[in-house]
Amino acid sequence: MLKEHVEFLKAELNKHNYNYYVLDNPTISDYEYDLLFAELKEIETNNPELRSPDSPTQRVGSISTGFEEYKHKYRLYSLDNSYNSEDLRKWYERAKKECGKTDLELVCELKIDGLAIALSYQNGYFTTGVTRGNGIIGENITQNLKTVKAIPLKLFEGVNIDVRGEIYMPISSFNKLNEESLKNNEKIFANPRNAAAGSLRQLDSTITAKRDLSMFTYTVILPDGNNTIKTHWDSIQYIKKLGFKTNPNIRLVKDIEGAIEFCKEWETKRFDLDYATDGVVIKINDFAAQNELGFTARAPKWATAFKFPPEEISTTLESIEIGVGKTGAVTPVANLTPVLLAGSTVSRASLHNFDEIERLDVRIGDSVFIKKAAEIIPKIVKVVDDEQHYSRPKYIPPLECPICHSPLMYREGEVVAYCSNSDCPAIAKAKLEYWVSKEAMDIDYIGPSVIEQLYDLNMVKTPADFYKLSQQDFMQLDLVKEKSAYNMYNSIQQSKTRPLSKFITALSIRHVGKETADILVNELSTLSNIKNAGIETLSNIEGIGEKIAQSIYEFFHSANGDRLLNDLAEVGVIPSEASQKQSDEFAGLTFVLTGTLQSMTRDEAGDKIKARGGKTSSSVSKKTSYVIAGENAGSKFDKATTLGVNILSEDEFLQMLAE
Ligand code: 3B8
Repeated sequence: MLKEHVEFLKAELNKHNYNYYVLDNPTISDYEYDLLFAELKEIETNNPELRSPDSPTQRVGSISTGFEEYKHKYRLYSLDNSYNSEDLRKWYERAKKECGKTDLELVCELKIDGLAIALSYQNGYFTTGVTRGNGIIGENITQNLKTVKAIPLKLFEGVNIDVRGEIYMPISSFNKLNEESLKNNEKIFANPRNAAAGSLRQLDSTITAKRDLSMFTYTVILPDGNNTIKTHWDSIQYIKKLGFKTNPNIRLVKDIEGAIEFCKEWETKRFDLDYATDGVVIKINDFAAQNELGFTARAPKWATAFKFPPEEISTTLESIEIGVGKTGAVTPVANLTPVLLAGSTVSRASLHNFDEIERLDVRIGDSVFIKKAAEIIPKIVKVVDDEQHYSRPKYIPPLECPICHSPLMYREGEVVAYCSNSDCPAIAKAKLEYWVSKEAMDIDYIGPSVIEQLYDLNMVKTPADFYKLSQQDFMQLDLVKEKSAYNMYNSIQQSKTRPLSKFITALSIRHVGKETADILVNELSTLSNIKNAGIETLSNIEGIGEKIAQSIYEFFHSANGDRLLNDLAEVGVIPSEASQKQSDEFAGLTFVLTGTLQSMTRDEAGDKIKARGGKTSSSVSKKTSYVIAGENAGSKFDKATTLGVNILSEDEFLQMLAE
């Protein structure tokens, strides 16, 4: 009796879930849903034996200690890219030729900019969900995926089946999440894709449950013995029937011209959607033809991803703000009327230096076109050449530092302006901000606004001061309560033993960034060796020129440098000198990383290379052994092609690491 009632409640709730999250067509109110849910939950609490894996109460999440690696049953391939109609026609002609057909139907679907995952079902029940990882091995994130309401826990038919799809966060939910985070002084995500990734990577899936994630399913691996479904189009209708959410913007076309039309249409229509798409996936419809064509080492030959051109949009330049960096470099930043660009709201753009402003002849109030380059911060690409432009006054660069009002100076041969005051508070704050950054000491919870307050309250003037603060000290700051004060205190204390190369990076020595710091530590191993190295020794190191050597030497032999190092040692900042190197596999090889990697960040990839005794460099030359090209690889990729340097895809690089 009770069992039947539980079955009824489950079926009812699952149906409403499906109506709401898959069909986007709710048929009862949230309140009614909550009542049914509470009733089921109470029965299950009192009768645990009635709890089953397809119960909607299983979607609330729990805490796990880590994600297990999981070898995919079927490899997840990547897609080759096409950038224009010509690429598409070439791909199509070749495919027709290779399978000896004169015409081939195609299916066009939007390419969702999310995270690829694989789901397994047994007897209709959801069993396992795995991230793409490197396509061969991913991470088992079943617990987190159960909280995603668009993923059915039980299918409408009791089949054994595997599907793939893309997890994404709607743009509106992404904006709401960031607004909330901003209020609570928490981490802001750069775009919906990162927000989705961050949400799925939670060890506490009750957090994932609170994030609005959804999924479009786009591939099914059909059960053995299936011989009724012979096309991709029909397979999509089939998974829809099983209860999966599929993207409605899909079209069956006769030939490549039809596909080109679909791409053109969505190039602008995509901005009306509440999710990010970065292109169109075009697939050959007929499974027999797909099998005929097969795969290359990394991608199917029967599909291609048409990438939308980088987005440009016009807005108004409201003002030009002057920032002062840790080297004293003074950089103009454009404040813009906020506009939505490539999935996030943009209100600032980089202007690089005053020469750039002169070159663009950009004036306050102008209409400008902005574009997202490889970086997150977009740039102004051109000024709208209208009549008003000429009626506005030309921009005149300032003569003094906006913060301390010391005169600006220019170094010979450089276009960058510098503040001439080495005690400028803006420089000190920028150095502190750099100290806590990911690239340097990697201290979480301490952002620019916290540093601003700590500095202005005379609590922190140099990096060593961070380590003297107690949890109580942080509670004097605006909006900082006990928990975040503890987090701040704790993350500072934990940074005391960062690897030496991060410590050297954090010192803000002129001309010494992460890359040079790595080289120094690789060659000289210890802080005292680096401190005591003469100019001759330093400039003999490959990758360190005379100018850099001079700057390093000067830092370690200056009163300021000396004081900084002593103060840091005194408060217990003792960088770890243990070598990162674990093997010599990559000895003598230099790698350049470019573009976005899917399975790790570029820094992580660099660490893996160094652990194997290899080197990384930021620029491509004839001496480069390999260029590892992620997505949206740009000029470095082109240069590698010109110089004939080996280019590795991410998959090939992963294979190299695995070998
Ligand atoms: C084969 C088919 C990879 C993909 C694919 O919306 C393959 O189909 C793939 F090896 O990555 N992001 C889609 C999307 C991605 C892929 C796909 N279809 N709609 C996407």
